Amino acid sequence: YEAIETAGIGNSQYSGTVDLSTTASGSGFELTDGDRGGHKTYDLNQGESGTGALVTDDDNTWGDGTGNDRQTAAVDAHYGAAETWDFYKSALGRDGIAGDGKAAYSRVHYGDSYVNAFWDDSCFCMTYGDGADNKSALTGLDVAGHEMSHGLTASTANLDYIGESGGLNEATSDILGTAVEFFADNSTDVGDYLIGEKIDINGDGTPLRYMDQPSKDGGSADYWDSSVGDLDVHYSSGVANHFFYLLAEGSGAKTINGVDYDSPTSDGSTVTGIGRDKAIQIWYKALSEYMTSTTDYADARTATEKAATDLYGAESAELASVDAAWSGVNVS
Ligand code: ASN
Ligand code: ZN
Ligand code: CA
Repeated sequence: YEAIETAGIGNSQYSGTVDLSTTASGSGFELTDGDRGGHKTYDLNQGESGTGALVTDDDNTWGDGTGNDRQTAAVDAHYGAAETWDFYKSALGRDGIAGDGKAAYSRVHYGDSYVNAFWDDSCFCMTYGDGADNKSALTGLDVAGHEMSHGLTASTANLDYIGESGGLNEATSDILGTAVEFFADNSTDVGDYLIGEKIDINGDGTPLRYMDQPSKDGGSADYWDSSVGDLDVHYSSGVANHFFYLLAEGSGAKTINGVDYDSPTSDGSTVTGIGRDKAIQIWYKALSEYMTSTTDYADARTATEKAATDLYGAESAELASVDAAWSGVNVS
Protein backbone atom coordinates (compact mmCIF):
# COMPACT_ATOMS: atom_id res chain seq x y z
CA TYR A 1 0.00 0.00 0.00
CA GLU A 2 1.29 3.41 -0.89
CA ALA A 3 -0.43 6.62 0.09
CA ILE A 4 -1.16 8.83 -2.89
CA GLU A 5 -1.01 12.57 -2.39
CA THR A 6 -3.70 14.43 -4.23
CA ALA A 7 -4.78 17.97 -4.93
CA GLY A 8 -7.99 18.76 -3.11
CA ILE A 9 -10.08 21.91 -3.32
CA GLY A 10 -11.12 23.62 -0.11
CA ASN A 11 -13.92 26.13 0.41
CA SER A 12 -12.52 27.94 3.42
CA GLN A 13 -14.30 30.33 5.77
CA TYR A 14 -11.65 33.06 5.73
CA SER A 15 -9.33 32.56 2.74
CA GLY A 16 -11.64 31.81 -0.19
CA THR A 17 -11.14 28.75 -2.37
CA VAL A 18 -7.79 27.14 -1.61
CA ASP A 19 -5.71 24.19 -2.78
CA LEU A 20 -5.38 21.42 -0.22
CA SER A 21 -2.85 18.64 -0.13
CA THR A 22 -4.75 15.47 0.79
CA THR A 23 -4.19 11.72 0.65
CA ALA A 24 -6.24 9.01 -1.07
CA SER A 25 -7.67 6.56 1.44
CA GLY A 26 -9.99 3.67 0.71
CA SER A 27 -12.56 4.95 -1.77
CA GLY A 28 -12.10 8.56 -0.66
CA PHE A 29 -9.64 11.07 0.74
CA GLU A 30 -8.27 12.25 4.08
CA LEU A 31 -6.69 15.48 5.35
CA THR A 32 -3.17 14.15 5.49
CA ASP A 33 -0.64 16.45 3.83
CA GLY A 34 1.92 14.14 2.28
CA ASP A 35 3.80 17.11 0.86
CA ARG A 36 4.55 18.51 4.31
CA GLY A 37 5.60 15.71 6.61
CA GLY A 38 2.13 14.14 6.72
CA HIS A 39 0.38 16.91 8.69
CA LYS A 40 -3.12 15.67 9.62
CA THR A 41 -6.22 17.64 10.53
CA TYR A 42 -8.74 16.14 12.98
CA ASP A 43 -12.31 16.96 14.03
CA LEU A 44 -12.75 16.92 17.82
CA ASN A 45 -16.53 17.30 17.39
CA GLN A 46 -16.67 19.58 20.47
CA GLY A 47 -14.56 17.23 22.57
CA GLU A 48 -11.55 18.47 24.52
CA SER A 49 -9.13 15.54 24.49
CA GLY A 50 -7.57 13.01 22.16
CA THR A 51 -7.66 13.53 18.43
CA GLY A 52 -11.31 12.86 17.54
CA ALA A 53 -11.68 11.78 13.92
CA LEU A 54 -9.32 12.35 11.00
CA VAL A 55 -11.28 14.50 8.53
CA THR A 56 -12.28 12.58 5.40
CA ASP A 57 -14.22 13.26 2.22
CA ASP A 58 -15.62 11.37 -0.75
CA ASP A 59 -14.85 13.69 -3.66
CA ASN A 60 -11.82 15.74 -2.49
CA THR A 61 -13.79 19.01 -2.48
CA TRP A 62 -13.92 20.14 1.13
CA GLY A 63 -16.13 22.48 3.11
CA ASP A 64 -18.89 24.80 2.02
CA GLY A 65 -17.20 28.02 3.12
CA THR A 66 -19.92 28.92 5.63
CA GLY A 67 -18.50 27.48 8.80
CA ASN A 68 -21.92 25.96 9.55
CA ASP A 69 -20.73 22.57 8.35
CA ARG A 70 -18.09 20.37 9.98
CA GLN A 71 -15.48 20.48 7.23
CA THR A 72 -14.91 24.21 6.68
CA ALA A 73 -12.94 24.80 9.89
CA ALA A 74 -10.74 21.87 8.93
CA VAL A 75 -10.14 23.44 5.50
CA ASP A 76 -8.89 26.70 7.04
CA ALA A 77 -6.71 24.86 9.58
CA HIS A 78 -5.19 22.51 7.00
CA TYR A 79 -4.51 25.40 4.62
CA GLY A 80 -2.99 27.54 7.39
CA ALA A 81 -0.62 24.77 8.44
CA ALA A 82 0.46 24.23 4.82
CA GLU A 83 1.12 27.93 4.20
CA THR A 84 3.06 28.21 7.45
CA TRP A 85 5.15 25.16 6.55
CA ASP A 86 5.86 26.63 3.09
CA PHE A 87 6.77 30.02 4.58
CA TYR A 88 9.24 28.38 6.97
CA LYS A 89 10.84 26.52 4.07
CA SER A 90 10.88 29.28 1.51
CA ALA A 91 11.62 32.36 3.66
CA LEU A 92 13.49 30.84 6.61
CA GLY A 93 15.09 27.79 4.99
CA ARG A 94 13.58 25.75 7.80
CA ASP A 95 12.27 22.20 7.41
CA GLY A 96 9.15 22.28 9.56
CA ILE A 97 8.49 23.62 13.04
CA ALA A 98 11.46 21.98 14.73
CA GLY A 99 13.64 22.01 11.60
CA ASP A 100 13.60 18.22 11.32
CA GLY A 101 10.80 17.76 8.78
CA LYS A 102 8.41 16.39 11.42
CA ALA A 103 4.79 17.41 10.96
CA ALA A 104 2.53 18.66 13.73
CA TYR A 105 -1.22 18.05 13.56
CA SER A 106 -4.29 20.27 13.85
CA ARG A 107 -7.49 19.74 15.83
CA VAL A 108 -10.65 21.74 15.05
CA HIS A 109 -14.06 22.04 16.78
CA TYR A 110 -12.52 22.03 20.27
CA GLY A 111 -15.02 22.48 23.12
CA ASP A 112 -18.30 24.38 23.10
CA SER A 113 -18.21 28.04 22.03
CA TYR A 114 -14.51 28.07 22.90
CA VAL A 115 -13.07 31.47 21.92
CA ASN A 116 -9.38 30.65 21.58
CA ALA A 117 -6.79 28.58 19.78
CA PHE A 118 -3.55 27.22 21.17
CA TRP A 119 -0.32 25.35 20.53
CA ASP A 120 0.61 22.54 22.90
CA ASP A 121 4.23 21.43 22.76
CA SER A 122 3.49 18.16 24.58
CA CYS A 123 1.32 16.90 21.69
CA PHE A 124 3.20 18.95 19.09
CA CYS A 125 -0.23 20.03 17.90
CA MET A 126 -2.47 23.06 17.50
CA THR A 127 -6.09 23.31 18.45
CA TYR A 128 -8.92 25.65 17.45
CA GLY A 129 -12.19 26.50 19.17
CA ASP A 130 -15.32 27.42 17.22
CA GLY A 131 -15.69 30.91 18.72
CA ALA A 132 -18.78 32.53 20.24
CA ASP A 133 -21.93 30.47 19.62
CA ASN A 134 -19.70 28.11 17.61
CA LYS A 135 -20.01 30.51 14.65
CA SER A 136 -16.51 31.90 14.02
CA ALA A 137 -13.88 29.22 14.27
CA LEU A 138 -10.52 30.62 15.36
CA THR A 139 -8.90 29.25 12.20
CA GLY A 140 -7.81 32.45 10.44
CA LEU A 141 -4.56 32.20 8.49
CA ASP A 142 -2.60 34.56 10.77
CA VAL A 143 -3.94 32.69 13.81
CA ALA A 144 -2.74 29.37 12.39
CA GLY A 145 0.65 30.92 11.68
CA HIS A 146 0.69 32.36 15.19
CA GLU A 147 -0.09 29.08 16.95
CA MET A 148 2.28 26.99 14.82
CA SER A 149 5.03 29.52 15.49
CA HIS A 150 4.72 28.89 19.23
CA GLY A 151 6.12 25.48 18.28
CA LEU A 152 8.98 27.11 16.38
CA THR A 153 9.79 29.33 19.36
CA ALA A 154 9.70 26.34 21.71
CA SER A 155 12.25 24.56 19.54
CA THR A 156 14.57 27.59 19.26
CA ALA A 157 14.88 30.36 21.90
CA ASN A 158 12.22 28.68 24.06
CA LEU A 159 11.29 32.07 25.53
CA ASP A 160 9.69 31.68 28.97
CA TYR A 161 5.96 32.45 28.73
CA ILE A 162 6.02 35.08 31.47
CA GLY A 163 7.28 38.63 31.92
CA GLU A 164 9.21 40.33 29.12
CA SER A 165 10.37 37.03 27.60
CA GLY A 166 6.70 36.03 27.42
CA GLY A 167 5.90 39.22 25.55
CA LEU A 168 8.72 38.41 23.12
CA ASN A 169 7.33 34.87 22.74
CA GLU A 170 3.86 36.22 21.90
CA ALA A 171 5.25 38.88 19.56
CA THR A 172 7.27 36.25 17.71
CA SER A 173 4.02 34.41 16.97
CA ASP A 174 2.32 37.62 15.81
CA ILE A 175 5.33 38.55 13.65
CA LEU A 176 5.61 35.13 11.99
CA GLY A 177 1.82 34.71 11.69
CA THR A 178 1.70 38.06 9.91
CA ALA A 179 4.59 37.05 7.68
CA VAL A 180 2.69 33.89 6.73
CA GLU A 181 -0.34 35.98 5.79
CA PHE A 182 1.77 38.18 3.48
CA PHE A 183 3.61 35.12 2.10
CA ALA A 184 0.37 33.29 1.22
CA ASP A 185 -0.58 36.16 -1.11
CA ASN A 186 -4.23 35.14 -0.85
CA SER A 187 -6.57 37.61 -2.56
CA THR A 188 -9.36 36.93 -0.06
CA ASP A 189 -7.13 37.22 2.99
CA VAL A 190 -4.53 39.82 2.06
CA GLY A 191 -1.49 40.54 4.19
CA ASP A 192 -1.83 43.14 6.93
CA TYR A 193 -0.34 44.20 10.26
CA LEU A 194 -3.52 43.28 12.10
CA ILE A 195 -3.89 40.07 14.08
CA GLY A 196 -7.09 38.03 13.85
CA GLU A 197 -8.90 40.50 11.59
CA LYS A 198 -10.91 37.69 10.00
CA ILE A 199 -12.22 35.80 13.01
CA ASP A 200 -14.35 38.58 14.55
CA ILE A 201 -13.25 37.71 18.05
CA ASN A 202 -14.60 41.00 19.45
CA GLY A 203 -17.97 40.59 17.73
CA ASP A 204 -17.73 44.03 16.12
CA GLY A 205 -15.39 43.28 13.23
CA THR A 206 -12.29 44.73 14.87
CA PRO A 207 -9.03 42.78 14.98
CA LEU A 208 -7.55 41.26 18.10
CA ARG A 209 -4.27 43.20 17.85
CA TYR A 210 -2.58 46.00 15.87
CA MET A 211 1.14 46.03 15.16
CA ASP A 212 1.50 49.64 13.98
CA GLN A 213 0.06 51.00 17.23
CA PRO A 214 -0.62 48.14 19.64
CA SER A 215 -2.52 50.30 22.18
CA LYS A 216 -5.40 50.51 19.68
CA ASP A 217 -6.62 47.22 21.21
CA GLY A 218 -7.15 48.96 24.56
CA GLY A 219 -4.55 46.97 26.49
CA SER A 220 -1.27 46.49 24.65
CA ALA A 221 1.86 48.53 25.27
CA ASP A 222 3.19 50.72 22.46
CA TYR A 223 6.49 51.40 24.27
CA TRP A 224 8.69 49.74 26.85
CA ASP A 225 8.64 50.87 30.47
CA SER A 226 9.92 49.11 33.57
CA SER A 227 6.49 47.64 34.39
CA VAL A 228 5.73 46.23 30.94
CA GLY A 229 6.72 42.74 32.09
CA ASP A 230 3.85 42.79 34.59
CA LEU A 231 1.30 42.83 31.78
CA ASP A 232 -0.29 39.73 30.29
CA VAL A 233 2.05 38.41 27.60
CA HIS A 234 -0.53 39.25 24.90
CA TYR A 235 -0.17 42.93 25.92
CA SER A 236 3.56 43.16 26.66
CA SER A 237 4.03 41.74 23.16
CA GLY A 238 2.99 45.17 21.88
CA VAL A 239 6.50 46.59 22.31
CA ALA A 240 8.07 43.99 20.00
CA ASN A 241 5.15 44.00 17.55
CA HIS A 242 5.57 47.76 17.30
CA PHE A 243 9.35 47.42 16.91
CA PHE A 244 8.80 44.99 14.05
CA TYR A 245 6.32 47.27 12.28
CA LEU A 246 8.66 50.25 12.60
CA LEU A 247 11.63 48.23 11.34
CA ALA A 248 9.75 46.84 8.34
CA GLU A 249 7.60 49.82 7.33
CA GLY A 250 9.00 52.87 9.10
CA SER A 251 7.33 55.43 11.34
CA GLY A 252 4.39 57.63 10.40
CA ALA A 253 1.34 57.07 8.21
CA LYS A 254 1.21 54.47 5.43
CA THR A 255 -1.39 52.49 3.50
CA ILE A 256 -0.64 48.85 2.66
CA ASN A 257 -3.06 46.61 0.74
CA GLY A 258 -5.81 49.12 1.42
CA VAL A 259 -5.31 49.32 5.20
CA ASP A 260 -4.27 52.62 6.80
CA TYR A 261 -1.57 52.51 9.47
CA ASP A 262 -0.06 55.19 11.67
CA SER A 263 2.97 54.25 13.70
CA PRO A 264 4.33 56.84 16.13
CA THR A 265 7.63 56.58 17.99
CA SER A 266 7.91 57.30 21.71
CA ASP A 267 10.05 60.41 21.19
CA GLY A 268 8.84 61.63 17.82
CA SER A 269 11.94 60.31 16.05
CA THR A 270 11.76 58.99 12.50
CA VAL A 271 12.44 55.35 11.63
CA THR A 272 13.20 54.33 8.05
CA GLY A 273 11.70 50.95 7.19
CA ILE A 274 13.88 48.24 5.64
CA GLY A 275 11.02 46.11 4.26
CA ARG A 276 9.28 43.07 5.61
CA ASP A 277 11.60 40.44 4.16
CA LYS A 278 14.75 41.83 5.76
CA ALA A 279 12.95 42.48 9.04
CA ILE A 280 11.84 38.83 9.11
CA GLN A 281 15.39 37.60 8.44
CA ILE A 282 16.71 39.69 11.32
CA TRP A 283 14.00 38.58 13.77
CA TYR A 284 14.37 34.89 12.85
CA LYS A 285 18.16 34.91 13.12
CA ALA A 286 17.96 36.71 16.47
CA LEU A 287 15.35 34.22 17.71
CA SER A 288 17.13 31.09 16.56
CA GLU A 289 20.73 32.08 17.31
CA TYR A 290 20.85 34.77 19.98
CA MET A 291 17.70 34.71 22.14
CA THR A 292 17.35 32.33 25.10
CA SER A 293 14.53 31.46 27.50
CA THR A 294 15.23 34.50 29.69
CA THR A 295 15.81 37.13 26.99
CA ASP A 296 14.17 40.42 27.97
CA TYR A 297 13.61 43.55 25.88
CA ALA A 298 17.11 44.94 26.36
CA ASP A 299 18.56 41.53 25.41
CA ALA A 300 16.26 41.37 22.38
CA ARG A 301 17.70 44.65 21.15
CA THR A 302 21.21 43.17 21.43
CA ALA A 303 20.13 39.93 19.74
CA THR A 304 18.65 41.75 16.73
CA GLU A 305 21.70 44.04 16.52
CA LYS A 306 23.92 40.96 16.29
CA ALA A 307 21.65 39.35 13.70
CA ALA A 308 21.56 42.54 11.58
CA THR A 309 25.33 42.83 11.82
CA ASP A 310 25.76 39.19 10.72
CA LEU A 311 23.36 39.62 7.80
CA TYR A 312 24.05 43.15 6.59
CA GLY A 313 27.21 44.42 8.27
CA ALA A 314 28.19 46.79 11.07
CA GLU A 315 27.91 49.87 8.87
CA SER A 316 24.60 48.87 7.29
CA ALA A 317 21.41 50.89 6.98
CA GLU A 318 19.61 47.77 8.23
CA LEU A 319 21.48 47.84 11.55
CA ALA A 320 20.85 51.58 11.86
CA SER A 321 17.11 50.98 11.42
CA VAL A 322 17.16 48.18 14.03
CA ASP A 323 18.61 50.68 16.51
CA ALA A 324 16.23 53.44 15.50
CA ALA A 325 13.21 51.14 15.80
CA TRP A 326 14.16 49.92 19.29
CA SER A 327 14.81 53.49 20.40
CA GLY A 328 11.42 54.38 18.93
CA VAL A 329 9.75 51.93 21.31
CA ASN A 330 11.87 53.12 24.25
CA VAL A 331 14.15 50.05 24.46
CA SER A 332 17.80 50.93 25.04
N1 ASN B 1 -4.29 31.92 21.55
C1 ASN B 1 -3.46 32.13 22.70
C2 ASN B 1 -2.02 32.24 22.26
O1 ASN B 1 -1.60 31.62 21.33
C3 ASN B 1 -3.61 31.04 23.66
C4 ASN B 1 -2.90 31.37 24.89
O2 ASN B 1 -3.17 32.37 25.55
N2 ASN B 1 -1.91 30.58 25.25
O3 ASN B 1 -1.27 32.94 22.89
ZN1 ZN C 1 0.17 33.08 21.32
CA1 CA D 1 -3.65 39.59 9.84
